Amino acid sequence: MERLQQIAAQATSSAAAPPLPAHPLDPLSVQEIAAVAGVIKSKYKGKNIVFNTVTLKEPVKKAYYNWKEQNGPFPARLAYFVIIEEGFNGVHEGVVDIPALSLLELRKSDSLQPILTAADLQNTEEIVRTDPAVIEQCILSGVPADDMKNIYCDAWTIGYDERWGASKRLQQALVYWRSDEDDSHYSHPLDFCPIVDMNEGKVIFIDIPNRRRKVSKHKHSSFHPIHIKEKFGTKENPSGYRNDSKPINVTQPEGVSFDMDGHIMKWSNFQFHIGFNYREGIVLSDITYNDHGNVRPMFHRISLSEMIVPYGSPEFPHQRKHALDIGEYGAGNCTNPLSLGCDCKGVIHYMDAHFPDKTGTPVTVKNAVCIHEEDDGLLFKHSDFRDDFQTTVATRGKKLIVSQIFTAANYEYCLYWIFRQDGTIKLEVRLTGILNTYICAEDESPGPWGTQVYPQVNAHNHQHLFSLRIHPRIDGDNNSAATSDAKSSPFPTGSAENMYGNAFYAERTTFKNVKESLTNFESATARTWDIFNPNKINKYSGKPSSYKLVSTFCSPLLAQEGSLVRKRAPWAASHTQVVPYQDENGGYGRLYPSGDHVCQWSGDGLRGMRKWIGDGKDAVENTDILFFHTFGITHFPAPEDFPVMPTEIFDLMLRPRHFFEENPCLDVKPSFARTTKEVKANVKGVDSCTLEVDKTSRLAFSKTSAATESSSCCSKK
Ligand code: ABN
Ligand code: CU
Repeated sequence: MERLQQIAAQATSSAAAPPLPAHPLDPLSVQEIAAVAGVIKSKYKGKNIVFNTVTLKEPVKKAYYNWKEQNGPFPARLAYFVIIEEGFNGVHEGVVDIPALSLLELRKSDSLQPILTAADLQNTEEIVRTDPAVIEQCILSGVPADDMKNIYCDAWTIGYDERWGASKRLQQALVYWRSDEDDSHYSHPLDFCPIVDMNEGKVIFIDIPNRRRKVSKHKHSSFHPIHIKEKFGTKENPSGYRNDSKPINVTQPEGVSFDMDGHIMKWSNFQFHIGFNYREGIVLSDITYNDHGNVRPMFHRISLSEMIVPYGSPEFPHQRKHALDIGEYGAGNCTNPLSLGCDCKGVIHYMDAHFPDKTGTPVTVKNAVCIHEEDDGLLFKHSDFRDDFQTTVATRGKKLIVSQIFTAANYEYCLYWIFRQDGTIKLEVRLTGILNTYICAEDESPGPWGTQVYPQVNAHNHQHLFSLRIHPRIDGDNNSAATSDAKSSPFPTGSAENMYGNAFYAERTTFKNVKESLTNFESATARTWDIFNPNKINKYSGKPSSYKLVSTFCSPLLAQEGSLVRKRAPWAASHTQVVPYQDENGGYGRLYPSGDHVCQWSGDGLRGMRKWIGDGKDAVENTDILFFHTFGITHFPAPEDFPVMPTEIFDLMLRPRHFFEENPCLDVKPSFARTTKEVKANVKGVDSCTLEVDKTSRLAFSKTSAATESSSCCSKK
């Protein structure tokens, strides 16, 4: 990155400084965003600037724990910002010291383009609609000349196009037509693609395919109640909706079992901080577990640091479709306000998110993060066959879910960070929304690169790959990582070591350096990965205190070596990368594996993961490490995915292994437990053996409640 200007501290605002937050990792408050905007505006007085990003610049790990664990000072409260100055095709970025209301750093770079904001995307549609060359193309495509109000576009960053490189701030407009304002336009894609210069506010080029395709004359397919009524409504059932659906309600008569102090969550022995930013969305930090009075660190920070949705059609200009949604648009910037009883069910605690608008004025996304509990099924159970399973214990669990949903133009990504009472942390992704579509002529086949999901609607093959960034702190700062492979004994059947041929074991291969850490999922060995503290040995197993990453949704990146996709997502070429943690000078050190500024990066040169991997020789054993994990799915569309996709679910988990000395949730009260002696003494009914039975449960075709059911858990058969 070119650094044209580095300026020393300089007080620039006379306004009162906003109060310090309760916790150093708390996102910027509305007052802080306004104060930072004030400092920036006074620096740029007389110039036309557009605010792009104002966010917390998190304290480095050492400063944080010095405050938290060593009674040290509250870390510097800093904001990182990006602005665009009229007439300059690049970014201004810098750092503001909030309590001092002073500018600490400022750099101006003409070879970088900033993340896109909602305002950037919204402007494009009007620019495209009113452009004479676009109108001409719409008419050629068969759209009525007086219907330009029904031209819509999904504005995407251009990704990278060598015709312009990063010299202009560019978007590609994926153009559609709605036959009515309430249609889903994805049934009616148009065949050309305007390129918009955002700084100039105009269309500078239109990519027109050699083969022209007229807009489809088929009626749109859609999903709102009016469309369902049209599709399925009958005289007997006008709405068209299934009428066999009885409500399932969640009751938590005594409220929730978690406690929140600001952004600090306390739940079932876990404690952690819930942060949120424009880019990664939810950030979970300083995750600890109270192990019977011993508060043990597990992870310093976990987040989704990048993702890529590369499309698989080789036909120009579709190769350009490869959205790096987190770095180019932001899982925070695109986050939805969530609604009670719809997105989130039960007893909910919400957190809002605050961002600057283009003038620097704070805007709030209400209910950006949903926090709630759900029943988690059985946590553990055992029954003794000797007395027909009457000696028994059955313990139900709860799970805590911290979630958000963000919309990446056509798709919705629903992210659920799930905590289980056995110490497991899961990430579940539910993918829904609408396929990205392209027109297919009446007599055309999409070939192997896509699927016709509706008449004249081609949905191209694509992948959804994520980079999970894990900064572990398992029982301390020095950690290691390894693959764990299920292997047959190396000794043949009949040998002294494996006489009967049945032996197998878990082979742990510790990464000594970055190069060794570039590994892939292996289904043949049921590969998992261990992140562990080699200095803390479990007294029973003799193995190091670990968290095991269990992740099987591990599609390989299908774009080939030399492709733009592979160059711009160096992290997607392997399923794991372990690099040393480093607080790089003044920057945003090792947070973003496709680089800090992703838009219009050619993929050349040393940025992000490519830079961190370097020559692969950095040591990553028994030190402060970052573990990056690439996971996700390959999506070959099918008609079932249209006009809106039923949620496709994939997940991964981090499980404690050799971390605890026994089952960590033995102290969760069972629903029901009875010893052999109690069975013999014929203890029954709602008494000593019935500890936490759900009294609202009942038989489906009977009116009686659980406590009096003949088949309740206490009764003797
Ligand atoms: N998937 C590309 C994208 C994401 C967010 C907003 C616009 C486009
Ligand atoms: Cu998909």
